[in-house]
Amino acid sequence: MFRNICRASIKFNVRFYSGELLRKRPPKILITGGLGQLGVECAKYLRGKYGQNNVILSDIIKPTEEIVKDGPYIFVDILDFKGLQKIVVDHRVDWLIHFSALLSAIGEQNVPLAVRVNIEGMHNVIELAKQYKLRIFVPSTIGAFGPDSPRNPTPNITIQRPRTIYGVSKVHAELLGEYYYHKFGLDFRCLRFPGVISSDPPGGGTTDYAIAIFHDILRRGNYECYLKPDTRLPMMHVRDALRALSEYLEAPIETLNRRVYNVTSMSFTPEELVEAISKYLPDLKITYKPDSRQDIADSWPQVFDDSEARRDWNWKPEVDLDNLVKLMLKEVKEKIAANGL
Ligand code: AKB
Repeated sequence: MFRNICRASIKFNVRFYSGELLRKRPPKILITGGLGQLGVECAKYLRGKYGQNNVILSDIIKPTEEIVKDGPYIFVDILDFKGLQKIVVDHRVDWLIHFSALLSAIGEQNVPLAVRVNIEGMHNVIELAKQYKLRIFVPSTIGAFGPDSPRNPTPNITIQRPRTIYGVSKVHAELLGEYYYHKFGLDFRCLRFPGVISSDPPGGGTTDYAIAIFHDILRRGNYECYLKPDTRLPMMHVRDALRALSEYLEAPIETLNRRVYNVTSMSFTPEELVEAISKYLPDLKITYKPDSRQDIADSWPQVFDDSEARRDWNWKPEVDLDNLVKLMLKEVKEKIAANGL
């Protein structure tokens, strides 16, 4: 009953629902933390759907010429609430995609900064979304689980006691978003992503070995892995991640039984990834030197259960391990050639 009232009030407040309406009058989307691992690709993907000028990329970092040419780019500091309000008003923003965050490994190196960016930043954007009735997407992660969670498989609802500040901040974001949904009817949407693999250089995560390996072997022919060869983690190519994000953002509210869903494409270990790459590069050399990131990986899910996303909004991954390797070899080669390295 209460859920129905909330759904009705959200329907009343939010301007865009069906695919038809979205095509007629596309949403104006603001992406925060736009120069992190997902932002640039996400802006490209959504601009393809909703039009170049309807997706605004933002960050506090000075962009390259290429990024500026791609579409609107503005300065946004998620710690500045008034600045955020001005941008939502000036650009008539409808949807907010909040990527700003320090990832797991880098967060452990600077906990106070992670608290500010990941927790205070979340307070600002969620209040903003409530005030202006925005649809808000916040990514969560396999890092929102910990050593007490079942690891194989990890269901959508289970024990969450993460041991990193990144994980703690993501559980906080999930709970706050669900609370604002129930209390205020905020259209909060959140996907728990596994390690996302893209050709952009790694950004301080624990799953980033699966990105760094491609950069290093294509430049030097060898890679020193900071995780043990048999460390199994859930993973997904960025193409699947962005499709999941976009399909979930468009999913009619009536179909959603949750605000927070697990999504994944596959699970593999470093030695399985090496085997898959060596089909194309038989001479690659890998050594293993586990560091503190091993403890983080050992507390995370090995296999992610995304059956609820499959059931409620038809989530289905498309990129398997062999395809991921082929895509990464091509995309990283192109990046290296473009940067003249
Ligand atoms: C990390 O390793 O910190 C991220 C994640 C799994 O959320 N890639």
